[in-house]
Amino acid sequence: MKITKLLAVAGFLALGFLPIHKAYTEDTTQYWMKIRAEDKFQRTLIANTGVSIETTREDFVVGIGSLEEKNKVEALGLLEVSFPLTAEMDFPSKDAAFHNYAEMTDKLRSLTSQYSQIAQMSSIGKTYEGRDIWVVRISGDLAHADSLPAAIFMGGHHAREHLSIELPLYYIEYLLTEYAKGNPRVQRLVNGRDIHIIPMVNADGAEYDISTGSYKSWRKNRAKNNDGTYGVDLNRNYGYGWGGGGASTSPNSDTFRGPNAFSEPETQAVKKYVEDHQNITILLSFHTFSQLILYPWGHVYDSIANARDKQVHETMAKKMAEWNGYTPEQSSDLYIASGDTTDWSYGEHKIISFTFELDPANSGWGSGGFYPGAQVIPEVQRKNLEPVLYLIEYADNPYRVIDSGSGPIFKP
Ligand code: 0X9
Ligand code: ZN
Repeated sequence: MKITKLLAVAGFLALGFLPIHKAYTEDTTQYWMKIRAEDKFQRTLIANTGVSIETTREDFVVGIGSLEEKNKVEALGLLEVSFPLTAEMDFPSKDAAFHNYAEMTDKLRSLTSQYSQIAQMSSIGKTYEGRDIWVVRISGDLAHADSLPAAIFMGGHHAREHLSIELPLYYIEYLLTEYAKGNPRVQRLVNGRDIHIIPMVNADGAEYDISTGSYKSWRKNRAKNNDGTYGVDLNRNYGYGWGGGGASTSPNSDTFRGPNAFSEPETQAVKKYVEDHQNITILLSFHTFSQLILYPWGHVYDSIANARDKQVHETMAKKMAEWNGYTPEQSSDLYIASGDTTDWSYGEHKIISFTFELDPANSGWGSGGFYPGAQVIPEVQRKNLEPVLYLIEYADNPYRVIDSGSGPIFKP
């Protein structure tokens, strides 16, 4: 979203007092600020500078203010992070088709109000910097959705993986608009299922990545670590096998696991949401890039001990690969990494769980794999549609893929 600069107000009166070559023009830039504030007294000091406090957390606030107000906060010694809310706080113009947080929020609002009979938007909790983490729940029977088989889809665990947000967002739109058009397959799926879609888990990181108008290659969330560095890798912070290999203990590392399992508000919110919806049988977390379909385990080289569970993951991954052309494999065939989403969702909850590493296949030339350009969005959405519909379809009993003819196992 482009934040329109306020019209500059000419300092006519000031002109009379200033030498002509220093004609005064007021700077109307607004600044986003993360400000240390440990109690109401510090918050009052901040409010007295004129900064508008948007979010209040235990030891900091997020506020918006002018340059003069920012200078006052700085003089108080409380300013932690700031960036100008200029037209540059967005995707580079060539990538304007990607959704930033405000655009995504607007889109979810308008879709869920237009299709309110089958879709509900709610917040599963707040990010470290206080942004709502949105979920859209879709079902033909929202009032009794808890008693229907459920699938959950997530995107945006990693800040720079913006394409992973565009897919879940598109599938929300696809399901709602196709339902309304009378698409019989979508109507059948939506009427018989409880579908949960969280497009942007790491909203703080995604916004930070685009905050200067050129990409920062940021991966983690924006928690302040105890050594003054920023960020925990949310895909190393889940609680199954947390603390094992392939996750760093160093706060400055891109794969910092956090001080303990589920230390982060974003992973806590996902954990609580999944635990509150015991009908979830299938989970898919979108990441980029490499064109892979991954399934547990990721924290050890061993495969899943339960032969049927292993076979279901392998069979589904292979089937989905026929549609998107990705390579199906066990997560640790890529590399060992502990504390990822799917080891937890399968290990703790026996949810059949997948990670998709979307396009491109490799980093190639130029800006590399995380920033493939907006032109790839429609094609990647299209090639992953069938896998998504397939996962929704089999949420009643994923074991049907190996025991054809077996009835639903689903019991809420
Ligand atoms: O390392 C990750 O978190 C994922 N790759 S990414 O490039 N999107 O960062 C892969 C996670 C796969 N899980 C394990 N290997 N455990
Ligand atoms: Zn990722």
